[in-house]
Amino acid sequence: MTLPANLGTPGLPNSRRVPNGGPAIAEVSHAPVLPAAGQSVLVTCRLDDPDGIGGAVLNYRLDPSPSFTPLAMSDDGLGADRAAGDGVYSAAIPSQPAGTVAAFHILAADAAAPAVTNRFPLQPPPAQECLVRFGETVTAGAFGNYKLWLTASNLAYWTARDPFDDAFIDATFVSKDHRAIYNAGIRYAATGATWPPPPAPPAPSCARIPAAFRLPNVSWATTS
Ligand SMILES: [Ca+2]
Ligand SMILES: [Ca+2]
Repeated sequence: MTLPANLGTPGLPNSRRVPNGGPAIAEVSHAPVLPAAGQSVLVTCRLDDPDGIGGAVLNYRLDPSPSFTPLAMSDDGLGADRAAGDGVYSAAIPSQPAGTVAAFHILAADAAAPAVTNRFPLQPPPAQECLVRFGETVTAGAFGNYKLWLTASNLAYWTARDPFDDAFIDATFVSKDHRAIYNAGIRYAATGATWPPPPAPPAPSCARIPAAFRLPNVSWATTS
């Protein structure tokens, strides 16, 4: 085997190195997972940065409105935040009528000068958003209980596009009333061999779940 003369850059900085990275945003969640009509939603995340946290904002909109409302996220143990200084930042989306879909993302800046800001989800809206729908309930019975929430624009896009299109569409996947997985993907699983596909959304046949999550007994979901 012929070895290249240059086998890399041992001892040198990685090519993706940046002088200062923004805060790590982890454990993003909302509670309750299925808010009732008229119930506010607590959004929390864990933030960490060696420079400290300069500030965090929860931006939410009521779909399909494109206008975001900013809410300061705090770790002061006051208001929506349950414990001061634990690294978990909180803000509450106000209560909404049944059927309302709120879409949100988080921006967090470190305390360096100049500050560096990170976002969750990674891609800016409308490519990726976290969703929560008010007034949902769990259907009684022995079967698994799953929900897929899409924005109105993504649902319209999914309905109109070529059903053979295999690109995943951003969605929030909910397991019963205890787990919401943001930025799952949804598409038809149809191929030329399985044509025709299901008649219309919402009749998903294939979902993509981020690999960090595990869902037992869900045969139509893949990981990525
Ligand atoms: Ca930093
Ligand atoms: Ca806290």
